[in-house]
Formats: sequence, C-alpha cells, structure tokens
Amino acid sequence: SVTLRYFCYGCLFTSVTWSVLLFLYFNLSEESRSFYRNVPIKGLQSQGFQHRFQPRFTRGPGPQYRDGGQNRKGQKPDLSPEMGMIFNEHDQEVRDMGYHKHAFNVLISNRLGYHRDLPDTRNEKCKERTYPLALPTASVVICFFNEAFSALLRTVHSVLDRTPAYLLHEIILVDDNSDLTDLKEDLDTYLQNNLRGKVKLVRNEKREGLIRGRMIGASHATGEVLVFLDSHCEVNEEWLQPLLTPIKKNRRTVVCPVIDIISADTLVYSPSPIVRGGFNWGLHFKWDPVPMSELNSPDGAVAPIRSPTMAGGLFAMDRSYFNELGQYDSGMDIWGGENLEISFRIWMCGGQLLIIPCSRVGHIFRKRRPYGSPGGQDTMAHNSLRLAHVWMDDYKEQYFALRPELRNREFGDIGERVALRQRLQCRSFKWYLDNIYPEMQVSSPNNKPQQPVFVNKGLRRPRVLQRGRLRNLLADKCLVAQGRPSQKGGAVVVRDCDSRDPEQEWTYDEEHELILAGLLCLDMSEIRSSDPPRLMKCHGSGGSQQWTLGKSNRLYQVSVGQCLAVVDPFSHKGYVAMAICDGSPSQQWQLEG
Ligand code: LR7
Ligand code: MN
Repeated sequence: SVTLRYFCYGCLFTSVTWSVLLFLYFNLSEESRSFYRNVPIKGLQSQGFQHRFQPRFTRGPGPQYRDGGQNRKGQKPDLSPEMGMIFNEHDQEVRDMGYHKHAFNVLISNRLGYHRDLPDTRNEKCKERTYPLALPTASVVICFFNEAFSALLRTVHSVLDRTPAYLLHEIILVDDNSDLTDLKEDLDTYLQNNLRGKVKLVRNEKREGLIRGRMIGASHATGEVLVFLDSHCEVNEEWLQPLLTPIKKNRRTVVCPVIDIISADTLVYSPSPIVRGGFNWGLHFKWDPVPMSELNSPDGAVAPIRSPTMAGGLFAMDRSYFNELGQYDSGMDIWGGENLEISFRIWMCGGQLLIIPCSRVGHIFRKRRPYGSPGGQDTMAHNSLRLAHVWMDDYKEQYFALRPELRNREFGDIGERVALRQRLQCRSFKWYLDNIYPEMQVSSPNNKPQQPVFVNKGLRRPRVLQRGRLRNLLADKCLVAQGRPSQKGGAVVVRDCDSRDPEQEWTYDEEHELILAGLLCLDMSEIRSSDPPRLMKCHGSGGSQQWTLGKSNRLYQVSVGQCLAVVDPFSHKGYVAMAICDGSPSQQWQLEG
C-alpha cells in the first residue's frame, strides 16, 4: 500500500566505471578468483559469463563491487543498468522464478553477491559526528520466510561488514518454517562453513508469522539492545552507532534508521527523503512530511525526528524495555498491524519513537508480497482489529466507518493486552492524537486526502539526451504506436519512417526513458517478460521503463534483461518483441534526429 516514488538521478556515468571494474577483475590473478571455488551453493553455480558474478564469501582481498571508494556526492553507485542482462535460458529461469517467488530481480541479486559497496547516502554533517565509544551491544534479529538466499546473505554480511565487532553481540536468524528446500540446505551449509560464531539460526517448527517470529528471535537474544531488520536489507556506513546513542541516553527511546530504497528491478540503492511515519484510518502505515515545528533544532537535517509511527521492519530498542513494554501482541498472525500497535504503545506508555537521519539502511521495496498466510486469511484485518480494540478507544469508530464489514468480526482474546495497557498505565488515544500526531484529521467524511510526500514526476522533467526517430537497421523501419498514440497507451510496431511525422518522434532522457510524441513511455510488463513492449503512462521509477541505447546499437531493457528486436523484418505486420541480446541485425536500432 505504500508506494515510494523516486528519481533515477543519473545512472549515466555508471556503465563506464562498471566496465572498467569488470575488466580489472578479469585481469586479476587466478589466485584471487580461486577463492570462490569449493563453495557449493545451489543455483548460484553456473557457467559462461556468469562466473564473473559469483558471490564473494568473505571480505578478503581481491576485487569487489566497489564504487571506487569515493561515493561521489549525489551519485548512484556504479551498478550497470545492464547488470540484469540475460545470456541464456538459465538466466531467464533464475529471473522469472525469482520474480515469481520473491517479487524482485533475483538474477541481479545473485550476481551482486553477498558484499557490495553502497553510496553513502547520509547528509555530509553526519560524517563529522562522533558517537560515544561505550555503547550498549546489539543483537540483530532477522526473521524470514522463503527469502531469496542471496538477499538474506547480503543482509547478514552487510551487518558483519559495517558494524564494529565489539558492538555486535550476535545476529539471530529466525527461519519462519520456510518451505523452499534449497534455501534450508544452502543456509545450513553456508552457516556451517562460513558463519560460525556470531550468527545463530533458530527454526520455527511451524509458520508463526513475522510477529511471533520476532518474539522468538528476541527470546534467544542476549545483547543489550535488539535491532530488528527485514531479510532483504543492506545496512549502510556507520549505521548502528547513531541508533545506539539515543538508547543509551534514555532506554525508553525506540529508534528507526532512514529506510533507503533498493529497487526491486535493478537493485540500485538510492537515498530516501527524510520523512516520518503516520497512518490513515484504514490503519495503513504511510509516510508524512516532517512538520517544520519538528525540524527546528540547531542540527537541522541530522537531529533525531520524533515520529508518530514506524514502518515496522527496521528499528532498535533496549531489550529489557522491549520485554517491559509487552514485546508484541502474540495473537497477531503472519503480517501487518504490529507496526502501528507498537508505535501507539511506545508513545502512549511513556516512551518515544525517533527517526535517526544519520543512520541509513536500505530495504528492497517490492510491488507485491510474494507470500500469503497459510489459511489464506486477511491477517492485516485480524491484527488491525486487535490493535483497534486494545489501543484506540472510541477512535476505532473511524476505522469501522471505513471497514463496516469488520465491525462484528472475531478477533480472538485481547484480555492480556488490555491488562498490559492498564498495568503500564498508558495514556489515552486522544492524548496520542493531540500530542504526537496532531496532523491526523478526525473525519468528517469529505476531507481531502493529504498531499502525497513523494514528488510527482510531472513536476520535474528529466533532461532530454537525444531526440528523433527510432529506426531498425535491418527492417529499415521506425518504431511507432500501432494506433494513434493516446493517453491510454497500446502496442508498438515498426512502419515506414517519415521524418516529418511528429508521432514518430522519440525522446531519450537522462532517466533512460523512451518517450513517444512527448506523451507515453516505452514500457515492459514486469510479470510477463515474454510480452512485447508497449506504450504506457510514464511512472518515473525506472525499471520497466528504463532502456539503454548501447554502442552496438542495441536497445536494452533494464528490468527484463533483454533487447528489442523486430520479429520478422520483412512482414508488413511490423511486430517487435524482446529477445536475448545477441547483436544480430534485427536488434539494431538508431535514434536519428
Ligand atoms: O510469515 C512471515 N514470516 C516472516 O518471517 C511473513 C514475513 N516474514 C518475514 C519476511 O521474510 C521479512 O523479512 O518478515 C519480514 C517482513 O516481511 P515483508 O518484507 O514481506 O514485509 P514488508 O516489508 O512488505 O512490510 C512492512 O510491514 C510489515 C507489517 O507487518 C512489517 O512490519 C515489515 O517489517 C515492514 N517492512 C518495513 O518496515 C521495511 C520498510 C517498508 C516500508 C515502508
Ligand atoms: Mn520487507
């Protein structure tokens, strides 16, 4: 329900650097590569081109997916848009199965391996900050269900690589009864061979869901602070110290990093704007702009920000305070609602919830959740009902006004949670709204929805790099809309070129979009990569609308990993399709002015 929109600010310079790095890698000694050899990881072993992308297993010497160590300000990391290129059927299968099972590009995730450098997305002022040396130790708890192996391992290694050892008490992995057998075996092998020591694995006998899963993880933890992460994250430079510092100062402080965006289609890591957590009366979490009144500290953009709610997945909390405050509601199942429940509880029962702008952790934002609940129940509704009945007093009516069908729905026994609220002598929901979330409108039904936080693409047009007709060199025809280009979109075909026809004019911009007649973007279906490309409204978030115009005249589609080809160059039908990039004449295109 949360849509993050963001710009691709210039992946332009990246491909050059990338090629240089690959070149260097090939020319490095056999010795540094033999490092990978005897590690049997299923599904990651492959021949041909792919051996270049085999993961690194420890942070030893040798090449890595580095950005040159410079992290030039405001730039994307050097991740080539062609990282997802498909070379054979095996690649295609990894990609398609990956989208099916995990809803992100697992092919790229595997190629990235378990370590990569990230752009340092912090404000410059953060880099000058210092933190006390004596800080509480952390137990990092990562609960997962059927996670893609490489994403899980990158989460773990990013923590090991970017956390001072003396602060990292342990990492606790909770396998929530995953049923992907490969994942189980691979993880066992990998943990035995590589991660003995700081990483512990707990397996749930049955599927518990992320809420009880985290409680189980926390019950095994012995560090002073609990840090929860989703299983597809990458922590950034100096992420932990700024989280631990405010907890050390006041143990009733719960802190969240800024959650940076890892694209599900390209795995590119980019900064998030500084926003804070809110919610709507449907009890969905949402991001809000930070009100001016909350920004007026002398430290401006880098001081902690009070947040009415948290997104849920990424936060740190004193372990004894977590227990004292009632952990989570163990009557909540699988997914949803626990984030608002713990947020309300923190504020109403004497704690505070802060977002720490100097701590950055990336998270893969997927467009759909790739799993359901075991019995197909709507666990979000079940969990929300529980939290509404325990914490929201009369304001639960706001929820029922939107979801009348839930008014009489069973939600199980909440006796213990009500008793907890009494025992902790928590304040009223009205107090919370008045003092912590005054922006929240208590509806009269005709209130306008609040402005979206993420900037609308239409407000800022990316710079045009090239303009002209898009001619296929073999067919000697140009790519056009099949009918008249309209707001609705539609198919594309090749037809005789006509230099005076404005409806044949494409623009190629710095965001790697191809826009026809200033109107619609060339777009690929992400679910069905076998479908031909089409024209769609521009969405501005790369992926399915991101193309590169290569040196060899190929037109490469970033999220699909294939090239645009004419199907039968001499047929009048003019059909086009995506195909494995092979440099053949049917795949050669020129954008000519
Ligand atoms: O049955 C399950 N068992 C699990 O162990 C279901 C899920 N999980 C694991 C899963 O593998 C993952 O590691 O739990 C974690 C979270 O599940 P996601 O990644 O499917 O959730 P999400 O990122 O879509 O949803 C957000 O809201 C959830 C509400 O229950 C949780 O609080 C997630 O942690 C939370 N994620 C974040 O806050 C990251 C930033 C997203 C935003 C905004
Ligand atoms: Mn997640």
